[in-house]
Amino acid sequence: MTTTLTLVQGDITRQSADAIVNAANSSLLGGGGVDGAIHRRGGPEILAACRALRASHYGKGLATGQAVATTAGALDARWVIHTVGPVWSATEDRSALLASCYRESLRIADELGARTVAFPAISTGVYGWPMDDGARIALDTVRTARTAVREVRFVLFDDAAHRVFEAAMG
Ligand code: AR6
Repeated sequence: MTTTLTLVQGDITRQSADAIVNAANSSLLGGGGVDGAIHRRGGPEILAACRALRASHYGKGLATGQAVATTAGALDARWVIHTVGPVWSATEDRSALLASCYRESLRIADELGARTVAFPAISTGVYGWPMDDGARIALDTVRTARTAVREVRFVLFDDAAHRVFEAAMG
């Protein structure tokens, strides 16, 4: 089965997809950036589901590189897949953790039966990952993943990020 990779510029909360991936933090209780936007537009159902997950499974938080799904609330999607990206480090190579975010999100998508998945550029905002390296890791990981997802759509927030992904796509 082939997975089609597409790049679009825009706000991920405006996308229609089976699953929308959130660049969350380990608390799962919201934050700024894409996380804040997803909770704002998706409504309180998502936070309620995150709180329930914290209570049932992730009392110490979701580990970096892992992913977990909730309802998508009012978003035009069936699920939000929350994943925790690594904070960029100039002294330590954390790329395996960033790759894990994409791989684990796709694994959860497969468990759910999602066929279209929209990703933001994980860790490239508040967490400081350089966009070109983040794009390369995202594209390499998705290209080599074994998944039944038919379309992986990267939703880049601004024109600069979109151009970087286009260049990395080759
Ligand atoms: N749609 C698509 N992309 C977006 C949107 C949007 N609505 N908003 C921002 N981006 P960030 P991180 C881009 O900071 O670096 C949160 O507080 C943004 O331009 O959202 O993984 C969490 O709670 C950037 O390219 O996530 C964590 O604490 C990319 O999405 C922390 O930030 C990721 O930026 C996670 O940091």
